[in-house]
Parts: sequence; C-alpha cells; structure tokens
Amino acid sequence: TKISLPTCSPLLTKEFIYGVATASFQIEGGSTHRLPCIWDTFCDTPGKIADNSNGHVACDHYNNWKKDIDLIESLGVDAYRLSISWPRVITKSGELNPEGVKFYTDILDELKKRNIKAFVTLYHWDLPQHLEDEGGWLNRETAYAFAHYVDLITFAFGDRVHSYATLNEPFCSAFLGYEIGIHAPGKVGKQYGRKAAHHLLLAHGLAMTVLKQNSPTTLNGIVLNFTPCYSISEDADDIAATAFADDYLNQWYMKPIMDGTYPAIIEQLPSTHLPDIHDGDMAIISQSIDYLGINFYTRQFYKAHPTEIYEPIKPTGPLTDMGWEIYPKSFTELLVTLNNTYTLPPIFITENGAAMPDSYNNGEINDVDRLDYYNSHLNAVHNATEQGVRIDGYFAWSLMDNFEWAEGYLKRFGIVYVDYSTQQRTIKNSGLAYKALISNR
Ligand code: PNW
Repeated sequence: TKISLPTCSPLLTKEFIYGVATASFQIEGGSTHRLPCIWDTFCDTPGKIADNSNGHVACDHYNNWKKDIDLIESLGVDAYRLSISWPRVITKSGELNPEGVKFYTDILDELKKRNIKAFVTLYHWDLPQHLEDEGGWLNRETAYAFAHYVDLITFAFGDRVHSYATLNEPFCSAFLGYEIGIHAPGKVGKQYGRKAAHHLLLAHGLAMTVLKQNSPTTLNGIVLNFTPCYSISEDADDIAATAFADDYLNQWYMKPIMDGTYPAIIEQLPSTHLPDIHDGDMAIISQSIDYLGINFYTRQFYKAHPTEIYEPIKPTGPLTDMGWEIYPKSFTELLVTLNNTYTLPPIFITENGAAMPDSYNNGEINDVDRLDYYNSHLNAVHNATEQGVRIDGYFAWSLMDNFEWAEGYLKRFGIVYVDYSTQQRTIKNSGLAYKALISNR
C-alpha cells in the first residue's frame, strides 16, 4: 500500500513543501534544564493524564536530537516543524538562558546544514509556571511577556529559521485549558475561556509586530486548528446550534485575525464571559500574516440542547484511537469554505495525522490504517487545490510517537514508532509511504 495522488497534482511538484511536525513538551524531556511549565504542574495533578505520565523524559529528544535529525533527513522531507520551549530559553527574570538557546541553535544549524527548512512555532502550550502563577493567559501582561520572549529569541536565532508561527492552536490553550479544563492549566468556567482567548490573540498580534521588525524575511503567521461543525438534522434549531458552535469554537480565533472582529455571537454572551478588549487591540490582532497554518484531524456533529447553546454528538462510523471520526471530505470542505469566507494568505497544512493501532510483523510496523488516513487526507488536500485553494505545504503529525497531552503515552500519532523503554525509533510503513511519496515527486 502507498500514498497516491492524481498525476498532475500540485502536491506532486517539488515546490510543494512536505514536512513532519513535533512540539517541545511532547518530545524533549530534559525537564531539569528548563523552568517548570503549566504542563508539568498539570501532569502532577492526579486524574488529569490518562496514564499518570509526564514530560520529564518523553522521547528524550533533548539527548537524541542529532539522531532524530538523521531520522528526519532519512525521510527526505523538505521541512521540519518544531516548537520552542519558552521555559527553556527564558529565565524567570526575563533574560535569555544560554543553555536553552544553544539547544535550539544547534538543532537549527544542523537542519540548515542538511537543507531542511525550519518551521518554528513559538508557543505550543508550555507556558512557564511562574507566569501562570500570575494569572497565565487570564492576565493581559502574559501577552507582553510573550512578545518580549519572541523579541529575544528571534534575535538570537538570526537567519536560521524559514518560518515562524506565533501560536499553535489558541483554541486548545483557551478552551481546553481555561474553559473546560481538560488541558493545562485545568481552569473551568465560561468566564475564563474568552478572556484567555483574547490575551492569546493579543499575544499573537504583538508577536507579529516583533517578527516584522526582527525577522522580515521569514514567513510569519499563526497555526489554527479547525474541527468543522455539521448539523445532525435539517431542523432549524439544530442548524442554528451548529452555526453557534462553529463561531464559538472555530471562527472565534480566525475572524479576529482575518477581519479584526469577533463573530457576531459575541453579542449573545453574558457580560461576565466577555474579554476585556482595549482600544487598538483588534488592529494589533488583525495585522497581515504571511501564511496561515491549518491543523485538521476530524469533524464534529451538533444538535440543539434545551439549556446549553449546542450539544456535541458522540461520533459514529470509522474512528481513530482518539475516538475521532475519519471523514476526509470535511477537510476539503473546510479549506474551500475558508477560501470562500476570507481573503486567505497562502496556507500550510501544519498538522494532519491519526492515532491508530500499530501492528508488528517481522520487525515491520504495519500501520495500514494510518497509511490509509494519510492517503485519503492528502487526496482531500489535492481536491481543495482543484477548487482553487492555494496550499503551499503539508506536515504530518507527528514525526514520532510522543506525549499525547491528556492521553499521555497511550495514543500514538507517529509515522515513526518509539519504544519508550529503549528510546529506539522505527519508521512505520506510513512513514515509508510518506518518504516514497516525497521522493517520487
Ligand atoms: C493538536 N481537540 O492537538 C496539537 O497541536 C498536537 O500537539 C496534538 O498532539 C495533536 O493535535 C493530536 O491531538 C489537539 O480536542 C488536541 O479539538 C485536541 C483537539 C484538537 C487538537
């Protein structure tokens, strides 16, 4: 089995960028060499992580980074998307930590040597704990602290980077972390989510200003995740509930950046749930970006609810190990709809992939379901390009199995298998198919 695309596809040209993606907390370990972050604290809170694990060792990428770059090179990818651990590179007093900076400049130098483009995400959820102690993303000052960190680190990285993303998935930070509490820091309350979201968006905007100054030649943007919303019926109440869910969960992060306004449903929210928007904030948030990173995994059905505004419906049909429905058609629909709704910059698919069973067969890891997922979803991306959407690249999530947040190490998204007792890496069949696709272009 392999990944096959229509012969004339733009996804089969050398200009299309293929990559693999990771995030600092999920792979690095090396936790004694950095400040504590909100995910360390969350992992230490009983009942939060499915296997009671933590990120102290993870894939021990902190010690294995060079071999991991060999692995990335062996896959033949054009680009590697990594994230920078803020608590590794900035001290409590807000200065650069030379040890942390060296860790990343060594990696970036090595990538450059091997002609692999570095796509650097500046925030993939590992907020320094001391900033959370001051209110975290509920505190407007955190946005300024982020801009300060971005100023220092981009200056230190110089010309080593191809592309920066300010934030990864502010939806996850704000909604999962501060509204329903299934991610760090585990706060629960509708009075928190929108406030955290606004400060995250402000942090993005302030960081964009810094990037335009310090790093005008890199591609600078943001990574958003979308879970397209579908109504369970043609019933007007269900359709209205679904539209609300889409504005609340997806467009809440997209529309401020593209149009400088929150979705109109903001008028329906109680004043206690509203963010504190200062004059000028929306202009900072909506300044131009060079590209938009889109992460896609699944879609979600909704219906109306007697007391809540919407109710998600438990998915049926083919599911991944996360319990997420496999429905590639909604990936195409998402990209086409966004293209019709907004004036989009070039798009990179910055994450797509699946947690799936891995079955061993004579030292071979035959993850047919994951391979199928990549095949169908790359074809979904192709179909979007056929309908006029400009897409410049695609990153598989993830390079290797890693700490899958609230699921701990129980769910595996890698195209490379990690044996956590030996830290041995083995390329899965999906990884070999991805490599073949890239080299056959
Ligand atoms: C993304 N949701 O997380 C993250 O960027 C990755 O770090 C993560 O490993 C990957 O997807 C797989 O989960 C998400 O509930 C987590 O909507 C949860 C959701 C979306 C994205």
